[in-house]
Amino acid sequence: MTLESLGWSGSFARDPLVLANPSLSPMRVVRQNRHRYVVLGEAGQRVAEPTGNLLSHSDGAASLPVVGDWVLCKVEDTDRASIHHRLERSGSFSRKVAGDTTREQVVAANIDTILLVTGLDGDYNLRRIERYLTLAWNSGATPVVVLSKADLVPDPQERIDEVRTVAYGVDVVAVSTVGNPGMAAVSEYLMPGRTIALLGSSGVGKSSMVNAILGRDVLETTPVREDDQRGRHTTTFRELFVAPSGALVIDTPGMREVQLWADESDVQSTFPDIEELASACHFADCMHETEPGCAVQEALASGELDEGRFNSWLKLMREAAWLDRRRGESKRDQRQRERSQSKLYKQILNEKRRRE
Ligand SMILES: Nc1nc2c(ncn2[C@@H]2O[C@H](COP(=O)(O)OP(=O)(O)O)[C@@H](O)[C@H]2O)c(=O)[nH]1
Ligand SMILES: [Mg+2]
Ligand SMILES: [Zn+2]
Repeated sequence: MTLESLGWSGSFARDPLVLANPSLSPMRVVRQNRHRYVVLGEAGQRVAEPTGNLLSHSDGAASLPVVGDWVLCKVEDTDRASIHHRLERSGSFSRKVAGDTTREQVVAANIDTILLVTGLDGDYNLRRIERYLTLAWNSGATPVVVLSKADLVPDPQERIDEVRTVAYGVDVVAVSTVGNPGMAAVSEYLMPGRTIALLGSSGVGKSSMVNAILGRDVLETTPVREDDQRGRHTTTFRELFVAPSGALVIDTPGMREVQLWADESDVQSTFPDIEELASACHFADCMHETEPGCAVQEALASGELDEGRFNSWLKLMREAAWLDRRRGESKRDQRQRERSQSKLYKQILNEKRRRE
């Protein structure tokens, strides 16, 4: 296995940590289960644990290695390795930890393409696609909207055309793992050494797609429950698989409720049509409510802009702004804590010096 076939590239090779640690081996995290990892590199596969030093120097859980990360390892023997450093990420896909916190949960790192999977059954929802797109823009990966279970609708093309009206500059394809049109539409994203992550609510067919891509049943799939059309959560840990095409495929656990981890610029990337309208408003700081000369309200009145899409934009903007404010606050709290700690530290040092 070469590093290139695992997605290694020049930007990782130039990481100062790589240059400073020639005796450590670059390996890729292919499986994670709390602090237990499986890493893969030129030496093959190893079970790995982070060193105490890495754990204590990590500033928060978001900086610990996740699936897709490149790490520098000491290969201990034919089974085990220890993880000494995590290399700078080219990007990562994150969501907000559920509940009223501002903690970030990194789901997977160094992804080239995110397949945003939406089922053409009861899961189909344009507003959810906009939300997923906003999350995806934050990850640095190129999003592709994949409409799954295309065998269940008479004309998937109709749905593809509809989704294109909300997914600007993004490929939209339809697939099925059991019937027509098959999986051909995603094959162009499965290039050797490219990292692909599947993302979407549970029950949309992600694990079935991974199995179809790998050509063998490595993941368990679950029948959708009758009552709410959702599958149960079966994927408990994340794993990166090497596909026969040479692509690197990551399945992610389904998310019942997608918590946004994005900023306003990601919302803007998802809604370039509204951004363009807003730039024509009379007031530069127009809130698009009751101001005179509001191009957004005019577009809503004329039907040029869909009300559902406008509300979706408003909601995501508010969420992003809220998150931004809260993140600013927690950063300020942290700086304050650090300052008072260093003051305390200086006091202790001074007292010590006085006593000596
Ligand atoms: N009709 C149809 N059902 C599918 C397709 N792909 C998956 N399913 C079914 O959808 C359910 C959930 O699939 P699964 O792969 O576990 O979804 P995941 O939760 O997103 O990983 C299972 O019952 C699958 O058999 C498809 O292309 N067409
Ligand atoms: Mg699954
Ligand atoms: Zn306006």
